[in-house]
Amino acid sequence: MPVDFPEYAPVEYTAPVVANKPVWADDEDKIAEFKFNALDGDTNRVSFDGTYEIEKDTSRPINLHGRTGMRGRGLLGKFGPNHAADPVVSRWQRLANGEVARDEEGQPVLEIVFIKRKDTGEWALPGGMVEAGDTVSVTLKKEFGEEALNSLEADEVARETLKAVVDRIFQNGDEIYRGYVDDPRNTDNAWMETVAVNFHDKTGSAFGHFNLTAGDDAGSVAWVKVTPDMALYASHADFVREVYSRRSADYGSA
Ligand code: RP5
Ligand code: MG
Ligand code: MG
Repeated sequence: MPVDFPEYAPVEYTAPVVANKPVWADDEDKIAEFKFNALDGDTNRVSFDGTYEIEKDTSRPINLHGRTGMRGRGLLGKFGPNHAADPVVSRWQRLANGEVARDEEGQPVLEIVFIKRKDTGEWALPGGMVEAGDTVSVTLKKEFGEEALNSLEADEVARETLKAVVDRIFQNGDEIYRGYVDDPRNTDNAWMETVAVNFHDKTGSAFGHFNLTAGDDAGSVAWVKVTPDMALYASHADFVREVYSRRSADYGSA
């Protein structure tokens, strides 16, 4: 139960792009009919973090992780959880002769595909929202294709090649995290949750050859050796730390 806080006066904000009822957003006029804490048609309104409460007077869900200073949905389409998926595609950095590169301490260097988000300018995993009817596995591939391979702008032939690349990379996933994300868009009534999955190239040839090209949400894309001083989007530093730890890679110190 939230602690009483009588002075709490959050601002009410739902961005016009959300309030104008695009297909990906809830229509608040129908909120009383939504099946919260359940699968509601094509929309998964179940939280990974447990059962959330509903405000009696507004029928809006209450963020399980406390107050954000904002009521309404802000920039988010759904009331309650907005589900996303984050691919963490990793490999060992290699020298021209194919050997694994090592840092000053002799530790192997792990690299992860990161994008620079156009909205905040921060480094982020190339993740995105699970669209109605899609699964997490489909979203992982779709978002990686769109943001790290620019599949949206590829012609039909190139798109087939990219599909083969993505199918090859996304074979053996290791789930890193599922739950709430500390996303800057979260409000008291709408928040981000994600499933982060690591796909790792152990051998240097498992992924085959492909070129990174930024697309959609991504201003740029690169293989990045992440260090603790880098400003990463939302909770992405937590996911990265977990991957470095599971792969016994050196994350460095801040
Ligand atoms: C974050 O927002 C998630 O971890 C995921 O990376 C991202 C999804 O939103 P968009 O990239 O579609 O804006 O909370
Ligand atoms: Mg996207
Ligand atoms: Mg995205």
